[in-house]
Amino acid sequence: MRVDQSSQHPSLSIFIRIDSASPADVTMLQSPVLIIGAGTWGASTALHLARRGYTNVTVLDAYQQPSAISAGNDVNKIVSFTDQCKADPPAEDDPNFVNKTFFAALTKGFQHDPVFKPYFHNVGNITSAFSPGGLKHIGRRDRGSGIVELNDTEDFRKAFPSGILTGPLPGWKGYWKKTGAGWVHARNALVSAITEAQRLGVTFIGGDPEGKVVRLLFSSSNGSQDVIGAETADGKQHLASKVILAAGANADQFLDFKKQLRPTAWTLAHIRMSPEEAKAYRNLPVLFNADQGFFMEPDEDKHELKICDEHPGYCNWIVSPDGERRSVPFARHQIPLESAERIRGLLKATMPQLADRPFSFARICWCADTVDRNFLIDYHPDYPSLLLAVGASGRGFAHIPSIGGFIVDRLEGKMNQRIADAVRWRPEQAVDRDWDDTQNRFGGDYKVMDFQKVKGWTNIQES
Ligand code: FAD
Ligand code: FSA
Repeated sequence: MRVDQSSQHPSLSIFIRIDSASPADVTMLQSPVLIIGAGTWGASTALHLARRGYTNVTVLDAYQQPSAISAGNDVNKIVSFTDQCKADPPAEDDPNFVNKTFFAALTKGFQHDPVFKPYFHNVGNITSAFSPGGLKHIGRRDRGSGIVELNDTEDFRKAFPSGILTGPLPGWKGYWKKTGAGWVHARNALVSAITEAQRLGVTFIGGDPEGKVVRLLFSSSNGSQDVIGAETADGKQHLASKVILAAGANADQFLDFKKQLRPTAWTLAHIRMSPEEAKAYRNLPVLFNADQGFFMEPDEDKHELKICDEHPGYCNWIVSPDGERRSVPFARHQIPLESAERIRGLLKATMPQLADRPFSFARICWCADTVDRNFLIDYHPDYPSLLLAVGASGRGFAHIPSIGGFIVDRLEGKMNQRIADAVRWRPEQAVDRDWDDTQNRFGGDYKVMDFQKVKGWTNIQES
């Protein structure tokens, strides 16, 4: 099998030729691969497998595509390219090699891959904060050419069309990356990846019971164990040579992750605007505040403005009989009332003209944080055919064009060693895990919150 020579890194390649595949490669390409989860990372992985010539790939998801609970099923997500929008991989000796490689790959994907390019909006991104910790975190250092410092309310207002940022933005400071940053229409990009993977032959089975995985299937012989497939809620056993677990926050329920994953949720709401308003609010830069939340322009189809309040996240703590607690995800298309208040607080600070509008939609949205918030892409040490593709740590959507390539690199044993080290199975980091660690996030009460303690929820009737 030959990788397209125009690519310096296998993960960055789009077109693969299988005409020259060896018999061993052909066997590998034809052997069944099962992906659990058709969310952001599962869809990206399916696409990259198909592009590399794999002909027997099945993706199982508990929901019809696009999954209603996928963290990626959303009107928009923030994306930022590498400095100077460079898509070439960094030098091997670059101290920030791993991060830069991931970002070079996503930059290339959104710039050139026809599956993703149409959904990226290069409107710029303002990163801001007002607390001492938040300001330190966003690091308003010199970020190269094209980055503008915003030091007071007037600076922020000038970055927007007039009449939009009418709020006081008290104490806000930030920087404005004018290009190579913006947002992606997340749901459309996710559907685009799934559609292209299907066109290339991948089978998607979505819905409960056919696609809902209830357990992994294990084999054991001569003292060695392995994972050989998964069983769905209809009782069907899906056998495979390789199983890729990409079930996001729900991955934790299939396997003992030794505390490496903490399912954590964030909150979002929509406001429906009129077509005229949506037009007036078009092409806004993304406005992210590490202490209070973020928004970008309303979506074109339904004219809905999505607003997220920023905070260290909610867990859903369930205490087991041995006294250990575990955060267990659940789906809800409502948000805690306290979160709704915070969202209105963000609007009061920025666009008070919208602060009292009814919400047309809201949901909680789950991710899984690792201890160091690096991804976890590795074979399980005890099950040689089980590849884990998890731990997106609340920042994994931007990688949709390219993360699947890295996951397939790992599957094929050709991931760059420095990347493999960073994303390895690493339970040693989680031995004494502080479940309440804010993991470098700010906002809210500057504490991880507990859904069990929430007093009330919104009651939004979706239209
Ligand atoms: P998911 O996309 O959640 O996919 C998991 C899939 O597994 C789902 O489709 C689900 O249906 C399926 N599944 C679950 N249980 C089962 C089962 N039993 N059987 C079969 N399938 C199952 N990232 C960014 O880069 N930029 C942003 O601006 C950004 N904003 C965010 C805002 C919010 C509010 C949240 C919550 C996250 C945000 N993220 C952002 C993070 C990003 O969305 C996630 O990191 C990414 O989508 C995770 O992808 P995933 O494939 O691991 O999980
Ligand atoms: O710049 C970004 O990639 C923002 S990710 C958006 C977000 O809501 C976070 O702000 C939050 O802390 C969590 O990681 C979920 O995603």
